[in-house]
Amino acid sequence: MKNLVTMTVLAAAVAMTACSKKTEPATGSTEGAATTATGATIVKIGHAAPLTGPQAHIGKDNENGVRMAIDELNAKGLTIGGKKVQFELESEDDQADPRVATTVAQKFVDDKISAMIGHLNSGTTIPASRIYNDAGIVEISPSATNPKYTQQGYKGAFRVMANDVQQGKVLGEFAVKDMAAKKIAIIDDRTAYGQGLADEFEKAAKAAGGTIVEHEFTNDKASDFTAILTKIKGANPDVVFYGGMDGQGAPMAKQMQTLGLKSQFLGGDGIHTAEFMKLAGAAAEGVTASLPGVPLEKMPKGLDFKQKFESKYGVIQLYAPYCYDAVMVMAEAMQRANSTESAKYLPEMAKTNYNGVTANIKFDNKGDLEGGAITVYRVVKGDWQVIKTIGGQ
Ligand code: ABU
Repeated sequence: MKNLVTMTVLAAAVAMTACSKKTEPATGSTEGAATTATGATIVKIGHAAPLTGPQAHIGKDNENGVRMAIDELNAKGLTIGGKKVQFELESEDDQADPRVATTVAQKFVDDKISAMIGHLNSGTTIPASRIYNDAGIVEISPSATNPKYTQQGYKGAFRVMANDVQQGKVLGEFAVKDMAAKKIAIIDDRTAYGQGLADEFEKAAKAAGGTIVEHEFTNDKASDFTAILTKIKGANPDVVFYGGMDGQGAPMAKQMQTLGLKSQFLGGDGIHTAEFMKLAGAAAEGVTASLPGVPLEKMPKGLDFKQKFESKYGVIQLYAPYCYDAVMVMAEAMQRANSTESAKYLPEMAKTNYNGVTANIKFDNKGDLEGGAITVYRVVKGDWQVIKTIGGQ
């Protein structure tokens, strides 16, 4: 037994050193799983997101997307590996905090989850992914868009939306070419997402001929941006780009208006929420933001999903459809492999060709979505209206 423990620790240490190529995970075994009163094997699915704090509305939206998929799968009564299975959601609040996220990840490993959907944020997903990889657990991110997540070489790491290299490029080019921006100011929240997206945006905007007149920083808890916006006002930019979430983006848009800063306001998926409209009020009008994927309304199953989801949980905030697809992709791979064990269904994950609510989902050799689209939206009369979609299958 002691030798086994030593070997496990050694194997984990070897896996932890991997950083540049896809590494084989451990088995992710769920042997000895509990059963329900009717004899179905319980298959635990982990989910983590900020369920409290300023991103709780997005975290709950993610959780509900996962829950809806699990409820639908359970209603079908799947048999996998000759046994009836019942999926069980284990959802944890990681508070969008990287340290809390790693504690949550270890708890999921100890609980022997069969798959991980999450985390919501790049800043939590990246450190937690090492723990899932070491334990051999398949992880599918529905929303973390920093490219590093799938660049670590973890064979079990997948993502069902385009990443921020793609999103930053589209936004940088859109600012210069479509918004006619010559002078651009950038603010980011210094998170893995906000900083990463702002840096990709900056590269693309410069390459398209734009000039960055300011690059200011805030954090994901801030609410007063008067000092940095006053400085930016002095540079008179055509566009202010924000890399961060709606909890900061909405008061920022309001404070721009209060200060008489007339620049157009542009952001990424982090501000593309229903909540942004509520928080920003009249200042939301005219704000532009991107979201990976084609508009839900353009997808064959999109409107049906929207109607079913919204009748159960209220308006879609942001990533619920991606969470739903992530669960369905996982369940399909399990059925093809005839196993709920990560080590056995992982090879089938890589072969995914799933006609989802958000995209036809196939993965490249890193685990990223192949051919992901990016759509740019603008708030018109209190609603996110499609401006254009770039890329996609
Ligand atoms: N994709 C933006 C929000 C989540 C994240 O990547 O941090």
